[in-house]
Amino acid sequence: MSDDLPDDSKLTRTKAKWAAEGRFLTGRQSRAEEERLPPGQHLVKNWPVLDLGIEPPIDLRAWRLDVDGLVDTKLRLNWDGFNALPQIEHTSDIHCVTSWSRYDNRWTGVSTQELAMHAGIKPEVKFALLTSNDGYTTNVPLADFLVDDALLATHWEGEPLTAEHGGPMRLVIPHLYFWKSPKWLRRIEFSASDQPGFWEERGYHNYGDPWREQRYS
Ligand SMILES: Nc1nc2c(c(=O)[nH]1)N[C@H]1C(S)=C(S)[C@@H](COP(=O)(O)O)O[C@H]1N2
Ligand SMILES: [Mo]
Repeated sequence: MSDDLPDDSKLTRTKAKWAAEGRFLTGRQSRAEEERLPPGQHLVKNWPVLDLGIEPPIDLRAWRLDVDGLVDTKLRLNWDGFNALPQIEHTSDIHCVTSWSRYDNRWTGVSTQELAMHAGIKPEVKFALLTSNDGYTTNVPLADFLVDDALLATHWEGEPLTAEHGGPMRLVIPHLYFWKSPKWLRRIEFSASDQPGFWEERGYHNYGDPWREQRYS
């Protein structure tokens, strides 16, 4: 510390005393920290399994991912081709509409931006329509599909994603309720028009922002 700072002024000494006493600390979390947990959610440490009850078997030789619709180049990737794409890692929180949230999930996989770049998305695209191997479907606006921390995840906490959680590959879009993150992803169709998916047709919100509690429509 520089000598000419008023280190021993009355105000400085008072402030130093307050700091030592923890004066003005409410014990509350900062606003940013409060908002990490969306309204109506509670934290869990475990990781619940939720799906339609049809767990497709993992056969990596038969695995395919189709990327089609309004793209310059349709992609039909096999497991090796998919894994040859650059990998990224992101740590994010899960918010399920059934009210549990789970913090700090470390995902590894291919970024949605990377995949979109390879296919080349036409200017008129507004939505990504997603279909999974169990027949599950869901829809997200293109901008949400392409956020920085959205990825086609093959690993969770450094381990291959288990079948019950969507292995060998699931989409993760952390800022929307988890039903917008399809497990066992099979097809991505880029479309100019929206098309509600499985839960969206059954009363769930079309967008699903946890912070605005967009659970049901
Ligand atoms: N293919 C597929 N993906 C799915 C579902 C599903 O039934 N099938 N359920 C969704 C719902 S409602 C939730 S909450 C999460 C649950 O993911 P988890 O089982 O890994 O926790 O997956 C989502 N993705
Ligand atoms: Mo869910």
